[in-house]
Amino acid sequence: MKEYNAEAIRNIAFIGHGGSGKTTISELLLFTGGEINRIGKVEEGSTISDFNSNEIERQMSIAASQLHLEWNSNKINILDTPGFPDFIGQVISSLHVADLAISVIKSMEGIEVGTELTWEVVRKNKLPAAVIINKVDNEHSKFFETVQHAKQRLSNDIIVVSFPVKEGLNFNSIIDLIKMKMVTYADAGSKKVSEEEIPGDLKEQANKLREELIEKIAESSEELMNKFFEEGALNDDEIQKGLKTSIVKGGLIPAFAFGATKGVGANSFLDFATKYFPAPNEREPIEATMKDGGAKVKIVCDVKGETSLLIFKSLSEQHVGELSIFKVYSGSLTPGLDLLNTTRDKIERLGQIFVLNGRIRKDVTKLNAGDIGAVVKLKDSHTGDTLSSKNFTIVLPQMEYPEPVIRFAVKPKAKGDEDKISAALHTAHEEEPTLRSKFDGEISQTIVSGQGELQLNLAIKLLKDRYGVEVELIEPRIPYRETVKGKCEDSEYKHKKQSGGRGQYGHVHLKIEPQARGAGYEFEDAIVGGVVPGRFIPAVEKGLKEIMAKGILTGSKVVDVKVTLFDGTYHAVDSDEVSFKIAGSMAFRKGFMEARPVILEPIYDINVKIPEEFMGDVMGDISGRRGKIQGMDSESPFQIIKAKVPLAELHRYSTQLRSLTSGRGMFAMSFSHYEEVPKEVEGKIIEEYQKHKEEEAE
Ligand SMILES: Nc1nc2c(ncn2[C@@H]2O[C@H](COP(=O)(O)OP(=O)(O)OP(=O)(O)O)[C@@H](O)[C@H]2O)c(=O)[nH]1
Ligand SMILES: [Mg+2]
Repeated sequence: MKEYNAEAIRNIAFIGHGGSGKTTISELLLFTGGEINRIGKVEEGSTISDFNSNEIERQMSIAASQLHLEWNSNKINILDTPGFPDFIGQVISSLHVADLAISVIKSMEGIEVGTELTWEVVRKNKLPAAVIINKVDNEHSKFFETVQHAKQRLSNDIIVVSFPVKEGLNFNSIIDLIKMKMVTYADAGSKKVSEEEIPGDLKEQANKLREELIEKIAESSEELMNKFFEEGALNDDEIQKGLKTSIVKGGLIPAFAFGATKGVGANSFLDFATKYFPAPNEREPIEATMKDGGAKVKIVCDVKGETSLLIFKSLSEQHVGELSIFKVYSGSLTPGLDLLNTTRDKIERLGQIFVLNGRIRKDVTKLNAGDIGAVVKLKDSHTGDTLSSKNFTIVLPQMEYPEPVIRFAVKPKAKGDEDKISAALHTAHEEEPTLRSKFDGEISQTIVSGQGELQLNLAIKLLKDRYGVEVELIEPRIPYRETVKGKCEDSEYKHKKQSGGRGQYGHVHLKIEPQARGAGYEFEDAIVGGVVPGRFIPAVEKGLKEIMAKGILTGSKVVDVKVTLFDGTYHAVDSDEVSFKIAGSMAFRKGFMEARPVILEPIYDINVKIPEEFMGDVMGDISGRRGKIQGMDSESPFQIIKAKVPLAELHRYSTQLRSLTSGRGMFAMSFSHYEEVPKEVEGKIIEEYQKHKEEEAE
């Protein structure tokens, strides 16, 4: 494998709606670049990119793949991301290291949900971009209409650089507006491409579109703009430099015509990519943070600098092994190099260094700044970690993943698998960072959460296939809480047992009263004259704490109460700590029930973003979930609804929202506060708790 310097590297990521053709285009490009000698098909499970068993079974991408090819002596690294929304984390990781994003759009459907969702990430990262209008060979293809929609919905900076000669079933030629040639592709797999003069009937259209392109290029700088207005034209050199500069700045987004299954568009695209897409060292240097002191440093993508790399992905796959996949931001790497994991303060020695084509890995002897590669999984390093030269202790910017929108509890089918499950879910998180898991002590359940039900179901399948543990996903328990609204001035309990020998005796009077929400539990010792001897008072309190942790109505912990121990009696021989503990807890139970007990439930803030036309349905659904609308905002063409909704009503909300809005709705949720459960709901909760207790007892 050759060595490539930053100026000869292009890191591009394909993004877009599911099924738009990202994987098929990647396959075609690998073939065109000579990496493979046969074009695989998604439907046959034979592509380089969709190599894992779930991808083959479902005929869709699930994890982002790393691929590469050589073209015009440049190395093009491709990140092929999944379009299904559950896997948005893969798009986020890939766009974190890519130098240009390419949104793949179907020429008949146009802008779809996945196009918009993934474009948001491009916008957020301020990443240079391009657009491929694919499936131009479809009989309903509408190339120019789709470009127009993309301009309206994604960015007005989109501009055509190649267009179809004849779209539809016979599509095989494009007009390349850079070369000003007609490029005709023979059958896919033949690699036969011919360039000819633009036919007479298309000349006018080609000239007009090229004029638009040049005008757009001229916008990139004042100098070019002035020249363009004075002379009405730019020379070739100005066009080429201006085109590159404006793409790098994100001010020009080239749009290409493609027919991936027919092999149309690949060569022109690759020529364009090597000439005009940014090399990693042409982007603005990123800002890292010094480990000591936190000062910011600019990381220049230079092979001569100190080494730094970011692990943006981990892979663990049969026949591939466990790999840490990274981008080198500065310096270079050779096998055997010692680097410091600055995130965890651990020295790691790199083993063999690889570059990947899906599951195929090739050894390399050196990898330079700007490139993407992999090593056998490092012992103490994880997705998101920075590794750097020992005397260059920096932390590179991290990926930012969205909060989970769906959560389930994991119920093992067999007892005793808990440790295995937690280890396996931990590994799954490394590969799919938006998939999270944690044991929630308050409800005694392991909770998995993520971006959608498919993602969680695949995690469960992984547990079974790879670790042999079977689990079920069930609705998580709700961490209810209990408290009182009224007072009980005197709750008395006398614990007395006489059964020959030494007996048991403990006797207390408690006062129970509510505290402000969030104030917690308070205990006051108001015993005078030693009627309950000091040495038994901690035992009383222990009894209180135990019963409050267990709860009384629903098995949820009791909060925000004040308990005053103000009277009692003791027996010189029979009293002991256990007796006072029992007396304390029984007196509390009795007094609690007399002090108007209530159940509190967690309320979440939800922020729902939907296209305007779904307002009615979504608002209706929120009130059906006992939600209270807090406000609305308009971000045309979207509406944002803010509401407070009980957690108990939010189970599978993301799935419901997707189905209410044809997949276009998004939402985020975060804990707000605890609130009293309405009476009609309270009865149901208590009933369910009793049922659950009986089941447990069986
Ligand atoms: N007619 C036609 N079909 C295409 C073209 N490109 C892809 N397809 C087909 O469209 C389907 C989806 O293609 P993929 O390459 O899997 O799409 P993707 O964007 O990778 O999809 P996800 O990974 O699910 O996001 C497959 O059946 C392809 O054969 C094209 O240019 N023309
Ligand atoms: Mg794919």
